[in-house]
Amino acid sequence: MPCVKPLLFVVLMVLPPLAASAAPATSQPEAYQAWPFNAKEAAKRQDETAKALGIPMEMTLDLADKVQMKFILIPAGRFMMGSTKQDMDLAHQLNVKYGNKEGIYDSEMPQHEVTLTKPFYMSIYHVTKAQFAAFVADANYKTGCEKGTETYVSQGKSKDASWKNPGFEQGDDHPVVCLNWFDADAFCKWMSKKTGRTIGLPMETQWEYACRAGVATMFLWGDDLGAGAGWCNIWDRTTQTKLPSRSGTPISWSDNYVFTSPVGKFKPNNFGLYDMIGNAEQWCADWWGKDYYKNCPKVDPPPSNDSSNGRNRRGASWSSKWPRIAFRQYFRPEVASDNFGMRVICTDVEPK
Ligand SMILES: [Ca+2]
Repeated sequence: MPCVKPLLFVVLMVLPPLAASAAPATSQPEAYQAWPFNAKEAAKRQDETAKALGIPMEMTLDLADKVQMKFILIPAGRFMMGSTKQDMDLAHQLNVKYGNKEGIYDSEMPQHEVTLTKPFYMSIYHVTKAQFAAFVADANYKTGCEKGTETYVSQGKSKDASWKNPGFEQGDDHPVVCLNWFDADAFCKWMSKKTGRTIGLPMETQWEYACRAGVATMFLWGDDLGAGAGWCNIWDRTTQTKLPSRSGTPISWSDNYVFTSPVGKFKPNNFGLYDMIGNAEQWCADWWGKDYYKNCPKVDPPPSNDSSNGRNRRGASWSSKWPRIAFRQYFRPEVASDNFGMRVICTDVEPK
């Protein structure tokens, strides 16, 4: 006669929590399970989580005189991360058609279940040039580009590029670019000290969960690449006309920006985050692991310890032709580019 009770106990121990319910203020809400979900449900979960913890859904942190950063609360939840075989087949077809390099897409598979049990705040926009300037002025910081660290510049036009002048015009409200991973990390450490909050780069799981915001399709707007007008600043017809590339672009619409755009000019996702796809790629905290998706645990997966390739970068940029949510890339942490930027998260959701 098999022993059932221990087995049942084990199952209960490994199952993620069920749906969140009304909880008294300051208690940790359980991770939401239903997936996918729409904008109304996303807002409901944000509101419920804020009320359960007795914290605001949006918060603003001061960085310097008249320089602030806005955050929005991302509730705990379950989602499907990565790409299906069907998505990958379509991505390969588009890739071959437009002559781009191949090789790392398979790392997006298998699509797998991830549950993040802790809510966090994410900056609504990229870190802007004005916000980075506040850091540089206060900490007397010099970026890798300014110190002569290896720099990769997308268009190869400005070997002396830095965040101050990436080789194209930028306003203070554009995403700061030409940052290597160490620069992005240094900004987070400075901001943590400045604000007394725990500021960091998002883990790749946090990034994709926040980016999808309930969306299970290839793109934020669905599965039709041609329906993305108004959603993101990428290598569109505008960029292709100004900087013609032999391989062309699969993007059929114009977003009216050749390079970076001011943050917040395109449609937000269901959580109210802007430019999660496009404008500037975003450094993540963790290493890119080729086989990471095959092996990572389902609940609060730890970062990959495979440092042989580079740090994760997510979210496409003005020079990307692929606005797929699941697209993963990496670069060595010392490399910067005029399309690498950042956004941050705050993981201590309750003020000290
Ligand atoms: Ca563009």
